[in-house]
Amino acid sequence: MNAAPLLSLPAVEDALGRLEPLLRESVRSGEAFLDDVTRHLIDAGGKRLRPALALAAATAGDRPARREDLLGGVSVELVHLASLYHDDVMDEATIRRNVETVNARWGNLVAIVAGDFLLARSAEIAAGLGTEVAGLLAHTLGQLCQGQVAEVHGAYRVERTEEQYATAIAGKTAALMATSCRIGAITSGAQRAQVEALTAYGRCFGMLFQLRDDILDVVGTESELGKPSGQDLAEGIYTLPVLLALQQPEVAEELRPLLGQPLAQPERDKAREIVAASSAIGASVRVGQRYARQAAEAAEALPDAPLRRALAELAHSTLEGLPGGT
Ligand code: GRG
Repeated sequence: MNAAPLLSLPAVEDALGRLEPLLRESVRSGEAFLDDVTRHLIDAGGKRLRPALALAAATAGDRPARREDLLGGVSVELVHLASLYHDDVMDEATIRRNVETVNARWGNLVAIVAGDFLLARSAEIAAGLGTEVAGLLAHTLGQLCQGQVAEVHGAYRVERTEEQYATAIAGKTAALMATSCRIGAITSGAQRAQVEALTAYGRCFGMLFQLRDDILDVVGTESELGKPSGQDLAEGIYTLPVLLALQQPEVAEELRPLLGQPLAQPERDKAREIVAASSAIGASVRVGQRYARQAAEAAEALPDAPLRRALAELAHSTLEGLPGGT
């Protein structure tokens, strides 16, 4: 999955190139050690999906991005980066963006405080973009935390409902995607109807994006994912494919006894294979297709045809390569 449909919009590709130096500049502290830590994941790459959404929304694909639009993109990428720093501490992750995580290299304390520093810089930039953007970003940060807490609180609970799953991913992933689109619309002074349409698109796309990630955790291989597969299962995060598999009595009979506790490698592989072989994968992909259609429908309200098309293509291509996702 990449942001190719957005990059095909000339103004977005150009703006993302101009965003990179601003992103690096935004985290400069003058302290060599802190600068190493905060640039670690920026230098490692990443898709820059959230800034790409903000810049697509701001430029409608063909207007040059202005400084405010670029700073909007920087502010959302910084929140995303901070969440990765903190998430990797919580998960005791060792690899992110194909490099060693910050916590693995410098320890948890440094990772947490450096994440806080990224958030502080994001807040400073957002404040410069006006009270609406600053308030929106602060609200979104709260949603990320709520989504994450909901997920942690629901860990190892086989009785987790589909609704609880949707609430958690709406907070931890979709909220920032929605806000990325909304900030782009706001900094470019878009009409209110467009601001709302872009926000709705970002939210549906974010749900779809996280669901794809969750399906891949079950059906993907380690080399495709760049991390071990079955990690959610092992950590007790029962995502939609697992919840749907548990609804099938003959699958549940085999799967349920494995769940509710941390899993060692053989049990984790077994649980993953049971879910992967079940019809829950196809059913999850169909839920994803519904989010993709909702995202494309939201984009239909936009007046600029190239942006409308690129956003629809991004949504529809997100499930490509998954079983039944074409
Ligand atoms: C400190 C902001 C902050 C939040 C605290 C830790 C936490 C609460 C929330 C975690 C949210 C989280 C990590 C959600 C997962 C989001 C996600 C799908 C990440 C992967 O996004 P990609 O694929 O990553 O866009 P790249 O590396 O390409 O940018």
